[in-house]
Amino acid sequence: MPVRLITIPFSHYCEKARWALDRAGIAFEEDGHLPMLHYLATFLAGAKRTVPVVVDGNTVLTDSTEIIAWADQHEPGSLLPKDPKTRAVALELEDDFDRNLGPATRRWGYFQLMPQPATQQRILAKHVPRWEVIALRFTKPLAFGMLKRGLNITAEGAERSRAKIDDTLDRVGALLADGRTYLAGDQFSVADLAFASLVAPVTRPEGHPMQEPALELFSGAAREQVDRWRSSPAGTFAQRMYADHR
Ligand SMILES: N[C@@H](CCC(=O)N[C@@H](CS)C(=O)NCC(=O)O)C(=O)O
Repeated sequence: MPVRLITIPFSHYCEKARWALDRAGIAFEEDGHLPMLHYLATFLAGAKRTVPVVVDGNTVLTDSTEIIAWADQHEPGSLLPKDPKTRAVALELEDDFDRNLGPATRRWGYFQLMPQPATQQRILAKHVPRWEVIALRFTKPLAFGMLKRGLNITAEGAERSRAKIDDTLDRVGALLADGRTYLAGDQFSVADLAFASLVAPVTRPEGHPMQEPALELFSGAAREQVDRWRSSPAGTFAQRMYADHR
């Protein structure tokens, strides 16, 4: 049985896990679902509410960090630096991006894109079963309502997230200011992968397997903000990680 990766295809935490499996050379089949409709797959697999989930025989992994550690065992050093000190730095950065950057880019991105009519076709309805796309016609108000409440997608929440994204990009920019090629050590690692995948909803890189840049979906001030993030040192770095390593 091939490894199965249960996802919401456009989710950036899912992209983090997908990229890690690709990087470690693990063949897998992706089982993508729309938000809420993914619960059936995760619960039947013995996992909880969130994706990504990896199922490999009796092994069920329910968090992207856990998936990366598992993937690295298949190809040691492909994600986690072998040197203990560099590894600790890389894991600390990953944890920082998981806690601060991921929720912020998700909230800001949802706030901007949910009201756009083209979002459904361009972002949501891709790489999921056809019946789920049809069902979305009826489930959308409920699904969007739950997402908005669950993730606090409000103007105030989006503004706080914008500031948090700025803060992370400034901190990453400060690390890069010494001319380093990668965030931890001299090789691509989990730190670079986590940063580039979790910032992707607002830097819209070329080469993302499940998310087209779709820059035209952002309008006015939001588009100017995306352009600023994309052209910042940290945003440019994230796009380079996609160009060179994805
Ligand atoms: N810490 C988790 C976070 C995963 C996560 O937040 N997944 C979201 C999608 S971006 C999810 O599955 N949300 C569905 C829900 O909470 O019902 C990880 O790194 O895997």
